[in-house]
Amino acid sequence: MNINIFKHHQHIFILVPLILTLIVCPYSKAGKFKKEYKMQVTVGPNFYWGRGAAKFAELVNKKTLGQIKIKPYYGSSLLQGAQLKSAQLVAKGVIDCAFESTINISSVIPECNLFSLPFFINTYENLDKLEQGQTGRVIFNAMKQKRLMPLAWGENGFRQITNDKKSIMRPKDLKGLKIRVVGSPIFIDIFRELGADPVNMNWGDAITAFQQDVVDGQENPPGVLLPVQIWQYHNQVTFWNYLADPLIFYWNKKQWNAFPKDIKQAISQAAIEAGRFEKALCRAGMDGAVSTTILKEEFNYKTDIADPIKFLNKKGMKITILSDEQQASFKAATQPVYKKWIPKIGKNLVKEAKKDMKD
Ligand code: X2X
Repeated sequence: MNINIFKHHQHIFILVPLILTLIVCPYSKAGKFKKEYKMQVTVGPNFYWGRGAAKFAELVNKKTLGQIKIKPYYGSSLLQGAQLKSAQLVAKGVIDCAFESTINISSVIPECNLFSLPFFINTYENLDKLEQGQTGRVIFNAMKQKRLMPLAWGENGFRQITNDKKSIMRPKDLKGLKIRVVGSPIFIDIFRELGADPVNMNWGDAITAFQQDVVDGQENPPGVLLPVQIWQYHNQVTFWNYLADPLIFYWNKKQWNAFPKDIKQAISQAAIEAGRFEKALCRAGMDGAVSTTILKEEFNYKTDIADPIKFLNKKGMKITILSDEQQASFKAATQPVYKKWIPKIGKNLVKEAKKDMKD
């Protein structure tokens, strides 16, 4: 009898630790890692941004010898479209990682609104100086404080405005135009100051709104205008470079800290490489021969659209390119936005940014 009881307990000694291990470590049979790491991406796989996400997943798989498998979830499908929740859910660990716009990160990291100060940055040269300078370091540190591990910069591009009513050349041309903007509050402020009628909408709803002509216009970079074939809905585009929209590859920090050093290195390298590729896709044909050459020489890749502006024109869009003076009049009209938003972004950060752009 006694022996039988002992035998019965022996199973428990084996089973309990086994069950505990399975509960505590949600890893695959292979060992330390999850079977799949979920990545949030706002747009679809055919956007340059989406292709950057796919490139990152591919490079991570290669560089970690198949140990880390990332699956991009396009169209904010993990968030039912609520793109502004990306950073919050990665910080919580509900989503493992993201390749996201600084606009969508700004709901958790107000410093990211720096890039949305209207007519503040204007050139690729300035943008690169900010990302590589003290400004970039301050923003990455702010992310680390909020349980997000930033890995590398990517790009959506300078945002340009399209509509189906008129050529936008002066602030007064925007008067009364119903413009779809992303749900981040600084965008409402900018377009109200310019006299437009901004409506915020998640990206997933925006496309339907263009199709149904619910809005007169919208603003997005060429990397978005081309895949959505914006010429089907709008016949006017103004290139005004009013604000920059960088992307960041980032990971849940707690999960990141638990990765072994070689895995961290491999993933970081993959993010830097994928970011360089994706940025070049977005800039190709917009920065002389620089990005086209990077794509060809470093990635053996030939762009399908050599000159995005010419391409949009060929599709029937009227192109307006603002002169420096015209840009200045828009900048003057949006000064109240600076007054309201600089304190939220941080006075010191804005100062650092100006310094980075001068150096
Ligand atoms: O919602 C947008 O306009 C988009 C796709 O550009 C962003 O995610 C910021």
